[in-house]
Formats: sequence, structure tokens, C-alpha cells
Amino acid sequence: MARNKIALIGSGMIGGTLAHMVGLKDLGDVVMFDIAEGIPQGKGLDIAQSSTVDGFDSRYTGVNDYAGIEGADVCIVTAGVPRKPGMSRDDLLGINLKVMEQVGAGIKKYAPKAFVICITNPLDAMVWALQKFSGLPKSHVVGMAGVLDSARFRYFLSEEFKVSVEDVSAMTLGGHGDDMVPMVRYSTVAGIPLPDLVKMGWTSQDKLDAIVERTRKGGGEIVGLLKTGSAYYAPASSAIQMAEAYLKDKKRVLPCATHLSGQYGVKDMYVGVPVVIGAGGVERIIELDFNKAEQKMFEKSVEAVKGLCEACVAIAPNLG
Ligand code: A3D
Repeated sequence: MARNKIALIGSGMIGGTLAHMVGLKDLGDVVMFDIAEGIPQGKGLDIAQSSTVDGFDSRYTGVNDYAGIEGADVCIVTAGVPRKPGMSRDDLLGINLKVMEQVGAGIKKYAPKAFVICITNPLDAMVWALQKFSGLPKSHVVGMAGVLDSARFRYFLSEEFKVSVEDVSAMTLGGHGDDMVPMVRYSTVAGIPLPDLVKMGWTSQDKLDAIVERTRKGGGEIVGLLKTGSAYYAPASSAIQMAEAYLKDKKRVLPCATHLSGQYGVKDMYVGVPVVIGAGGVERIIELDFNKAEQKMFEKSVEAVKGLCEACVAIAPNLG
């Protein structure tokens, strides 16, 4: 049986971390692509040399030509620019939209059967544009944000409750911006919903509200500390979880930026909702019942994404 081929489009901080994780998790062979000459080749060679110590057999190739990604089973897209302190994700739109056009054309030509995971920001608008530029099926183009935002929420909750991260499950929906919707009612410790834990005295409502707010600003907190770029370890882990769900047909239930065609009252937009990911890509979109407050937050988040999509159409009218 042939090994899986995983193409990493963008070989910067997240791309390099992804490449390392693919090897450590034995997910397949890696092709690293970038416009910067030498970076994908150098990182690929460095990681390949680590494989002898860590004992994995993934093969690494670094390329500056899209022909190298031919026949990839999975493409993970991080090409573009990240945030610097003082920038919002939305400030990246103009530059990264042009990058998505090139990436979309490359994937369309060389890897039209791939499962594509977009990470480039502003996420919900970039994955929407990438699907249109590439013409790949909507079930096979998703955005990574919800897994990361939920991971941050889970981590902060595990710290607050002093319990293992393994026992905390959490869900963050909506767009990947400060208006994201951490779903308190659907987040639990070993099945006990957070509102019940407040009643049981495990934490106070004020502390829980502060954790929700810290989750919303989780990306900005790291940008502020790093000063030269944005988070890359947890974003890479999150995308790897999605890729693994597809490659191993795990049917994982994960919050992903997914194309909605009427679900949640949203048409032709990518927004973070829970989906089932298996060998068929996005196999099922799960429609949750929101209460009034959740509905209001979700709508606000969707409005923000809509504004970004409109800004994309203003730059590239063929997307409209
Ligand atoms: P960085 O380390 O700068 O890597 C980006 C790479 O893209 C660089 O190596 C560039 O040379 C390359 N690149 C630029 N233009 C092109 C092009 N036209 N074609 C191919 N490659 C190109 O950034 P990073 O890895 O830290 O972040 C990558 C993206 O992910 C940024 O847009 C971030 O904002 C975004 N990001 C998203 C999340 C989400 O949760 C959605 C989290 C963290 C970062």
C-alpha cells in the first residue's frame, strides 16, 4: 500500500511544526512547499535527519514548484503572513487573499483529490476564498480554528479546575475572531456541564466569564508575548488532529470552519460548527440548538465573517 502524501503549503513556523508532527505521528511522507527558496528544503532535510533518532520513516521533500505536491492526499495551507502586535487577523486579508488565489490554482492543478485544511488568516474568509479558487468539493475544504480555540478553552478550564486536560471537553463555535462563541453549556468536565460546576462551587460565574474572554483573545495573548509572529505549536497540533481524522477515517466530531448551505440559517459562508470528519471529508454537519444568548453571539460572529467575505469580493469580484 502506498504511503499517504501530505503537502504543506507554506513552510514557516506552523508549516515546519506540522512537518515534524507528521513524522512523529507516522502519518505519511511530507512535501513542503514555499515561495522562499531553501526554507522548505532546509527544514525538510533537518527533520529528515531527526527521523533517524526518533525512528520514523516519513520521507521529506522541499519544493518551490507546485508540481511537487502532485497527487497529495492532504494539503495543509499556512502560506501567507501572520499577525504582528497591534494587528488584527482581518488586517491580513488583502495580502493573504492573493496568496489563496495562487494556492487554489496549484491545488486545483496538482492535487484535486486532496482533503484541504486551511489555517491562513483571516481564517473563515480565506478558506471560503480557497474553496472557490480551487474548485474542490466543499466537503474537502475545511478551515482549522475551532479545534485550536476549543483546545485553548480546555486548557484554561483544566488549570482552573486542577483536573487533567483529558477530562475536559469544550467546544468553541462561530468565526475565528474575537467574536467567537465558546459554548459554555456544551463544555464539560467528565460529562458535567460547566454551569453545573459553577452551581457545585468548583468555580464562580465571574471566573468562568474571564476564562471565556481569555479564550476569545487567546491568539492575541500569544502574539503579544512573541512579538514577531503568532502561535504555531497548538495550531499545528490542531490541524494534525483534523488530518488524522481524515486519513484514518476516524469519524471525529470536531469544530471546523465548514461550508454552510442553509445550516444554522447561513448560506455560502464558512463558519465554525461541529462536524464529523472521516474518509469522506466533512461527512456530517451537526446542527445544535442554541439558546437566545448563544444565537445572538453566533449571529454577531457570522456578521463579522460576512463582512470579511464582502471585503474579499471587493478585491476579487470573481468570488461573488
Ligand atoms: P510564517 O512563519 O510567516 O509562515 C508563512 C509562510 O508562508 C512563510 O514561509 C512564507 O514564505 C510563505 N508564503 C508567503 N507567501 C506565499 C505564497 N504566495 N505561496 C507560498 N508560500 C507563501 O507564518 P505562520 O506559519 O506562523 O502562520 C501562517 C498563517 O497561519 C498566518 O496567516 C497566520 O495568521 C495563520 N494562523 C492561523 C491560526 C488559526 O487558528 C486559524 C493560528 C495561528 C496562525
